[in-house]
Amino acid sequence: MQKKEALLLKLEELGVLQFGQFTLKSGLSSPFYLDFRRVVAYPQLLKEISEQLWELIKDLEFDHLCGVPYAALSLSSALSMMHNKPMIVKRKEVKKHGTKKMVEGVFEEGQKAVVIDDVISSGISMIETLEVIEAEGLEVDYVISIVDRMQGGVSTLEKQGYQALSVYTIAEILDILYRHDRIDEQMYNLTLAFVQNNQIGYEQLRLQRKAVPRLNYSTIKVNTQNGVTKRLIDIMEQKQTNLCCSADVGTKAKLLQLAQEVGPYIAVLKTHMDSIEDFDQELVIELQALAKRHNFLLFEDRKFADIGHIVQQQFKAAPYCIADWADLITVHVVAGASSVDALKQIALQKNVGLIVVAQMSTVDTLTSREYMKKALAIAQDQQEVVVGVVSQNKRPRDAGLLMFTPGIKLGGGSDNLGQQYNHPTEAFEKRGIDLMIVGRGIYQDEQPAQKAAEYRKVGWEAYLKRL
Ligand code: S5P
Repeated sequence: MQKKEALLLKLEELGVLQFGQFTLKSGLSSPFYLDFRRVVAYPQLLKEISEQLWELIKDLEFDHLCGVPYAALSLSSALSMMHNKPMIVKRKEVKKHGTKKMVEGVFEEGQKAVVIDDVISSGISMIETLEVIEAEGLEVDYVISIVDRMQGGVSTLEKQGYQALSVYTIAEILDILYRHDRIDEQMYNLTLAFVQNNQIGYEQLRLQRKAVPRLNYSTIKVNTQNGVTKRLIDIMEQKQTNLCCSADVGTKAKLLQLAQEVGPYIAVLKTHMDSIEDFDQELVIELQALAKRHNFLLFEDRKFADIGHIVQQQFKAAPYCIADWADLITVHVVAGASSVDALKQIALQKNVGLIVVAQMSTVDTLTSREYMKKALAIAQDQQEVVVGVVSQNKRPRDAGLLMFTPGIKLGGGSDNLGQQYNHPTEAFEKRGIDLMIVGRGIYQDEQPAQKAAEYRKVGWEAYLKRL
């Protein structure tokens, strides 16, 4: 018999794997229960489990082991001693005395950690640990567990860019136990059906997450040297709005009408001027007058993405002459930091703030976690000219940058071209965004002014609540 199989049978004998009727933490009634906390009573078993876990990671390069508290602390300790790998410990709560550190151990920024949990079901405990240790500058590519309950956690983690490896899936466990007559066919089917019918999706998980305390606007203002950021935050605080209206209409007349209507409720008006069919400089002059009257910034969402020489030309060239009137522009960093460098030379002269697109809102975006991290690093390095980033889940670690988030709609949902929407309250409270970008949610409404007022209220209240 394979070691892995023999180990599983032992786990069943010692009551670590239990079948029957159990009430889970979520209140759900489950036909099986995995109690790996019992393992600390059997040192030999702990050793055998740790050996199986080591098989998953023995060829990987990493500096630290980290167990998700509390159940996996014994696992990380055992692995650490057996294989002479340093361990770090994530605290469950911040210490009241001494250092306020959330991660104990000896480590440096940029080092790699493998995170271990006993069981992965929704992925939430794993994600909470990952957030804390990544905030300390550690990097994680791999997460491992003894059992994948096959309820969505692994796919959630993979969506976030981690590789999740497990010793057993619940399906494998059922197969082994059934072959060895430890469970009957009815239990086999019941358990599989339970797993299939109780999937916890990524979106649902996000809603369950605890609110994370985030920066307030005044703190960001204190931490930035960027004049455009300070101006923007002044507007947001004066008008009590964190709304950026994405005015994606097709003509001058429609754009001016919309700007006039939503002006009192927004901090920023975002445009795609190359989709205005009758664009001319008169439009710019009229928009500037409206921006002055209603006190908002003009944001041309040009998403520059070419080599430095070309983006400089695109930034200045007629008929749009973006550098002459925009307060904010977006830039992709797919060509590297050189795009930001090139735009910076003109932007600083013209007083334009750059926003780095770090992560996109589309269902099939290619902005992986690796890409996003690099984009955030570029934004952080160039704060003299960069105001913030466009992203969905992650803000830069530096307190001087703003997080702009599109894909926001009161009703949620998606369009049929890949855009995905989230509710503003969830975005401000759970993900800690600073400005919401709303397009169709406002301009496709019959009464855009009223809608903008509603978004303003919901967004501002959610911001206050998270503080
Ligand atoms: O990832 C992104 C980045 C941006 S800037 N996803 C986006 O949707 N945007 C922009 O936000 C997009 O170009 C559009 O102008 C706006 C979203 O519009 P809506 O109508 O879907 O709200």
